[in-house]
Amino acid sequence: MSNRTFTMIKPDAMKNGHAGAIIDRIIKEGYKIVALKQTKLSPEKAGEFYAIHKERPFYGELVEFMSSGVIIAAILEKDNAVASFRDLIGATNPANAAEGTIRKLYATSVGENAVHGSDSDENAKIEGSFFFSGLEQF
Ligand code: 3AN
Repeated sequence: MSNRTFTMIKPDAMKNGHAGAIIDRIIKEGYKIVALKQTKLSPEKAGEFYAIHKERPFYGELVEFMSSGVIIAAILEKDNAVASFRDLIGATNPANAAEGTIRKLYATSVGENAVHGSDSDENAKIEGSFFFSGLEQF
């Protein structure tokens, strides 16, 4: 079990003005911010990040959405980070997300679901190093 996960605040939550509330919640839930930046993915970079979903029917829509506006990318640290952060963000579809979770509070649809959270320790490492060099992680 690793103590790090990777998150993005997606373009919908950025445009809707929820970034501050989401970061505040993450800190209040006890996560340490190891790295954080605002950036914008090109369609090519978004396609690379989500290459694992290439065969899924929503891949094109996902790449278009994730490159449609600025995002915030961050590496977070806490005991059992991957699983605990998945609990904090809630189900992929906000309609199924538990009360009080970030997606229940801020997501609009299954496609535009406010935040990303890594689904395994291995992916947390890959995703974190997609955005941050070792010199940017503290
Ligand atoms: P999660 O982000 O909860 O791990 P995944 O890995 O199944 O969910 O999907 C990755 C991303 O793809 C989701 N965060 C969402 O933005 C998008 N996505 C998943 N399912 C759909 C769908 N049915 N329609 C459109 N986009 C979807």
